[in-house]
Amino acid sequence: MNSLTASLPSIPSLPDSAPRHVALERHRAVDLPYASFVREFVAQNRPVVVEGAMRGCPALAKWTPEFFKQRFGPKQVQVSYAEQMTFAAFIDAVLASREDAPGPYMYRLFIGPHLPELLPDLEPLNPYAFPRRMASPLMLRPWRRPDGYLKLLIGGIGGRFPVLHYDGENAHATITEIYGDKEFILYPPEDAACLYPKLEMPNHSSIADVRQADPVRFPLFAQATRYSTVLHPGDMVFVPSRWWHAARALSPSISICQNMYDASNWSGYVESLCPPASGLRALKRRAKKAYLTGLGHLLSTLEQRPRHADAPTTGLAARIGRLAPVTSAEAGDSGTWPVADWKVR
Ligand SMILES: O=C(O)CCC(=O)C(=O)O
Repeated sequence: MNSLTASLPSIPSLPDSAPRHVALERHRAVDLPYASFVREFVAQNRPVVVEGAMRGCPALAKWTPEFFKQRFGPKQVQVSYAEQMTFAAFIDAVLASREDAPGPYMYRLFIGPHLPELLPDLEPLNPYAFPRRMASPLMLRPWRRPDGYLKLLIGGIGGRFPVLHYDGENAHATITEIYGDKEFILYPPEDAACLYPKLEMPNHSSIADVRQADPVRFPLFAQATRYSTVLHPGDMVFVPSRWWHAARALSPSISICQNMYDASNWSGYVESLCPPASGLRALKRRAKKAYLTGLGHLLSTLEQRPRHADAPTTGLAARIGRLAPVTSAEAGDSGTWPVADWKVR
C-alpha cells in the first residue's frame, strides 16, 4: 500500500437502512501528486475533488460575471441547446437568478471555437486534466480537440445543469470552479437502474431534479448512493466515466469543463465511436476501430515514459511529448493550438 492509499478513507458501504448520502472525498493539490491522482482515482474510476488544482491560472483572479459582461456584452452566445442571447443579457439574468426563480444556465459554449481570447487565462493548464489524447496530432481529425474541448459553465443562484446524466463517449471529465460556489452531486454507474435512464437517451435520467424526485414515479431512487460536495474557487471535481452527475449554482458561478481520455477509458471511447454497422460502412468502421485501438496502445506506451521536470524542449523527447502530452509543458500554450478550424459537433 502506498502512502496516499494508506491515508485515503475507503468508500464506505452503507447498511440498507442508512441514508445513502456520502461526502465526496477531497484532497488538497499539494497533497495529491499527479501520479497518485491517476493511480488512485482515474485508473480506478473513482471521483474526487482536488482543492487548488489550478494554481497560478489568471482566470481565478479575473473572471467574474461583470468581466464577461464588459468584455463580451454585445456578443451573441450559445447558452443551452435552444437558447442564444447576448452575453450582457445573459449575465443580467444570472445576477437576477433566485432559488425560487432560477435564471438560465450556460452549458453549450465551447471556449476554443467561440471565445479563444479566454484561452490564455487558463494557462498554466490544469495539471490534472491530462493526458491530452484529444490534442494529439495522431488523433483523427473530426475528434481532435487541442484544448481538450473546454466548455464554459455559468449560472446564478438556483441555476442548474438541466439534466442528471453521464458524459457520452465514455469520457472522464474535470470540472473546475473559477468563481462562486456550486453544489455537485454524483451517483455511481452501478446505481444506474435507480436513476431511471431514458430509453431514447440512456445517459440521461428521467428524474428532472434530484432534489425533488417523485417517490411514486421513481421508487428506486432512494436506494441510489449520492456523493455530494460544494465546489469553491480553485476546486476541481474529477467525474469518472459513466458516473452520473448534476450541478446547481449556490451563488453566481463560473466554471470550466473538460473531457479526458487515457488508458482507463479509451476502449469504451473507441466502442462508442465505432458502433456495429453493415455494408461498406462496416468496413470503414473496422478500419477506424483498428486505427483508434492501435493509437490507444501507442499513446498508453508513450504516456508511461518517465517525465523529468527538466526534460529537453527540443529533439526526440519533445516530439514524443507533443504526440502524447501528459504535462502542461508538453501541451504547450494556446497560441500553438489550431483553434480556427475546429468544428463544434
Ligand atoms: O454544470 C456543471 O458543472 C455540470 C457540467 C456537466 O456535467 C457537463 O457539461 O457535462
